[in-house]
Amino acid sequence: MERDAMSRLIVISNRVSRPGKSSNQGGLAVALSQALRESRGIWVGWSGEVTDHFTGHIGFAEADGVKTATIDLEEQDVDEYYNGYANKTLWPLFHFRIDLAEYERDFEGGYNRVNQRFADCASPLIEPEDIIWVQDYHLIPLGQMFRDRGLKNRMGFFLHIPWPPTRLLVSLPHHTKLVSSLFAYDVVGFHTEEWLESFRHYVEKEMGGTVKGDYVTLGDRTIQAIACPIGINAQAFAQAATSETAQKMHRQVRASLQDRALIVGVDRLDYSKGLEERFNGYARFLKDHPEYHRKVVLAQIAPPSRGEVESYQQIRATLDALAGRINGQYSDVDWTPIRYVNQGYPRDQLAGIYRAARIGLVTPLRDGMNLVAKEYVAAQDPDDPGVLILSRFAGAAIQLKDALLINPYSPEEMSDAISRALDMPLEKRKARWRAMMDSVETQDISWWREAFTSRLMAAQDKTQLSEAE
Ligand code: ADQ
Repeated sequence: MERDAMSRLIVISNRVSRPGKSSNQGGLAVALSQALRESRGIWVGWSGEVTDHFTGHIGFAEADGVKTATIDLEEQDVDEYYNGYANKTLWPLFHFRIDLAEYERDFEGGYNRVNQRFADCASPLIEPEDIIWVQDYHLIPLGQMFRDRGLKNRMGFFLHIPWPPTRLLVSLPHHTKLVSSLFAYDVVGFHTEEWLESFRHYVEKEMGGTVKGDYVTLGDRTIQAIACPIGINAQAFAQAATSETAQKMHRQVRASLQDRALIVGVDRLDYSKGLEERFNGYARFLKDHPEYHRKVVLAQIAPPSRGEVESYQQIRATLDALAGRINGQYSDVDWTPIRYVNQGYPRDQLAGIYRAARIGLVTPLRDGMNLVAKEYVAAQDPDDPGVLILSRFAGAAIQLKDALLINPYSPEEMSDAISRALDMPLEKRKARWRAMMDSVETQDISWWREAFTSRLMAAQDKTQLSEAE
């Protein structure tokens, strides 16, 4: 943020992570907090609280030098905007699951109403020199609503999830309106070229827009659309993996395994993460490789999320049954092949679990990026690193080419990759790990933030240039 000393950064996201609260803070929260602190900016979002009647009252707080401004929403807002349009409509559609997507007029109405509420509450806080950075699919039309209120600031938007192929996106009622609203921003970011390509394709084929390098034009608006892969705080994560807490966890896990190899999966309980396919792939491995019985354990850590949405209740029930069935079929009195855990762990403990695992099994069916894959790499012991098995459908697969890349829909590929990883000699593991770690360290979370915000700051320079011409 050094380049533009006058500009404050205003970050707007669905939820605000309260700064300084815990060591559990995600990398995104840490990275954004740093930029907010340095620029004396504000983080704006929903408090997570529900109120009887929306008042527009803004709760201000400051911790660790980071200012936050939050609003409470009504129950109907949460139902229609958050559980509804965001998580029952856009999330499944953008993860290629139109079979799960629900298209309800009320959801769309609620989504627009809440975005208007965000715009009403946030716009008085914004000064002309501020840079605005809107995060994710909950708030796509917010930029347009700011422009409608006369804001001329530099505005960026980052999408943390995939952008779906045009043929799927056109199944959404009023898709053109939603996509047009992105042209209110100056810079729109995606994790990978693939998501960016799909966006450009839609704009060209469905809207008659034009693409020239990073510039995408629709009518009289030209924006920059870029691929900018998010990273983790690699250094901090590697350090966390050797912290006392992590070491304690590591010892505890290893002791419980009695020399068995640990395979670890860590995901929010979400159908996009391919957990059912993962369990089936592991079951296939147990079937194909009886020589490994009693010698491996899969620990799947999956804290429930979005429990109010039916498809999440369903995937939970499916996994409960599947884990039970596989364990019933293969367990012995002193060996259980799957440890299925529905809780979250603090970052240091999680790092210790990653480090104790010979294999990190990350098999989403579709994922914008996937930070777990990067965290697993960062947590490894350089002298004896584990092997990452990664779905080719995660954004992270573009960067982590030295993982064992698999098609998560194929139980055979998963089974083969597990046995290959278990048999991999130390030198090969080290070489693959080194290459992955280089990428995780180079394109870390600060790199991501700088890459995006520097584009955004330069955006106005260009406008000024063309005005001067
Ligand atoms: P998510 O879908 O939540 O993020 P991911 O990128 O893997 O997916 O991030 C999950 C985070 O939650 C990781 O930092 C992980 O450590 C943590 N987590 C998961 N299970 C946990 C557990 N049991 N205990 C503690 N922590 C746990 C969305 C997109 C992704 C994109 C990110 C960031 O879906 O594709 O990578 O945003 O842009």
